[in-house]
Amino acid sequence: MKFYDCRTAPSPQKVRLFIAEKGLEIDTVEVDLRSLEHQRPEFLAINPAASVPVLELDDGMRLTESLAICHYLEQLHPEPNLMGRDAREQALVLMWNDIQTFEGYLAVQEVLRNAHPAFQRRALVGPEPYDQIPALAERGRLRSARYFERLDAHLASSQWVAGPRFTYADIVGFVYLRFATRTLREDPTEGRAHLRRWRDAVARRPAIESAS
Ligand SMILES: N[C@@H](CCC(=O)N[C@@H](CS)C(=O)NCC(=O)O)C(=O)O
Repeated sequence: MKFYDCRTAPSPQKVRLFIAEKGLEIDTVEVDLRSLEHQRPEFLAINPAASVPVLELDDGMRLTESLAICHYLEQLHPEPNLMGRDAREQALVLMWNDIQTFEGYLAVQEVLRNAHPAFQRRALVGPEPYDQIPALAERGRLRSARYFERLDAHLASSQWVAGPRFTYADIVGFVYLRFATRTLREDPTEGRAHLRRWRDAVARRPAIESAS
């Protein structure tokens, strides 16, 4: 197996932290998004969608999309369980994956890709040259603030994102929180005590610390 990673990007980071929490060793190839390595023909031959993460299996099949890759690894290595032990917990993990991705990650991504000069003519992930829309950056800021309010309120009565134990949903939320901190140049846990309590608990986990 081979894992195509990028240390500076959130989506592959979810997979990297998942691999670390599982205690797996997988050959890893660093793809430098900043120098546009993913737009070169060599990488487009691996993933024509020009994105990471990619997990290449031993038979040559390639999986993209962090959720699919983590689901696959969970099936191969069920312990420690990270995707939910029963129907209810699995549904909660997937539910919070979507809430956090659509309300949190995409909001922050709107800010980054529609405001930062490095993403001119690259406003959407992929090989197509989409223009930036500055109004989306503004809207993204408003949406991300609302998302962190929602997560903070949820964590007031839930120890971890999907319930009483650590799961993939916490990896997802943690990676997005760090992405937001960097992109928005502000700490979303400021004034949000439950979010901060949870963020610090995730950050203290040895696997998270070692793979961050
Ligand atoms: N749904 C995909 C999203 C993959 C994605 O957006 N990857 C970004 C890095 S976070 C990327 O490869 N971007 C390339 C670019 O910036 O053009 C997943 O969860 O894996």
